[in-house]
Amino acid sequence: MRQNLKLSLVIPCYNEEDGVREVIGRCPREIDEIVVVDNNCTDRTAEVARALGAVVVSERRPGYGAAYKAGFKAAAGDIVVTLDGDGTYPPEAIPELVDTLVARHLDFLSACRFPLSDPKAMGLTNRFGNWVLTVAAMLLFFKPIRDSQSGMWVFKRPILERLRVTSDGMPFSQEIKLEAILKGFRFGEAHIHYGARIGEVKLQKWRDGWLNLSFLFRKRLGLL
Ligand SMILES: Nc1nc2c(ncn2[C@@H]2O[C@H](COP(=O)(O)OP(=O)(O)OP(=O)(O)O)[C@@H](O)[C@H]2O)c(=O)[nH]1
Ligand SMILES: [Mg+2]
Repeated sequence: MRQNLKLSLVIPCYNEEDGVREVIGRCPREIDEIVVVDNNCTDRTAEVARALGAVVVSERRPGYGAAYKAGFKAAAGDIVVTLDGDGTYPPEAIPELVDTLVARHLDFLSACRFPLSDPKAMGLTNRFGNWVLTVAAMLLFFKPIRDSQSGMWVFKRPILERLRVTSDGMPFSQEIKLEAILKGFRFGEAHIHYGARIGEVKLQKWRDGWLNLSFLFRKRLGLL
């Protein structure tokens, strides 16, 4: 509990047994419930998560967005918090982010990685890709946003009912933020530390970057 609000943390995982061990181990005691989504893992992610007290949900439909949709159904808190199972986003920052959400009267707070506090945490092509995608989102939707691809969010769970999120893949991250903004929810960003990844890279940067960009245009044109 924080600010008298029950906190659910949802972590999508595709083969993150080392990362998820570290992430759960670093979780502050304010978190009431941890939901780990096992998205076709072939390693010991599910066993590790269960042994550390998380609820494990299995989702067979592949993809980051599909994993989140399954995880959100299992979350029961007043506030939903998300991050990757790879140790890049800081679980320690969750209580302060919840305080920021409440103090700024926001419905959706997205943790912003830029400017990077550890430049070694993200390669140059990924930085460029993030920049292109965020600028494209700003230009297409006329909304100020600094990190459209951040995977760490803190939001009021009831708003989920009103968000029409369609993507099963990586575009889910920008889609949920844009939906929150376009539906008129109070949206804000707060800076966090972003660290180096634990475990193998799963992102196919060129393919996923292109899918994200074409998704933005299709959403803008109302084709989704
Ligand atoms: N790429 C990918 N990630 C998935 C999938 N299902 C669940 N995930 C998890 O979603 C989270 C985000 O994926 P990442 O591969 O870390 O994507 P990213 O953060 O953009 O890329 P990195 O810089 O390599 O961390 C991780 O915890 C993954 O394990 C999937 O089908 N594909
Ligand atoms: Mg990641």
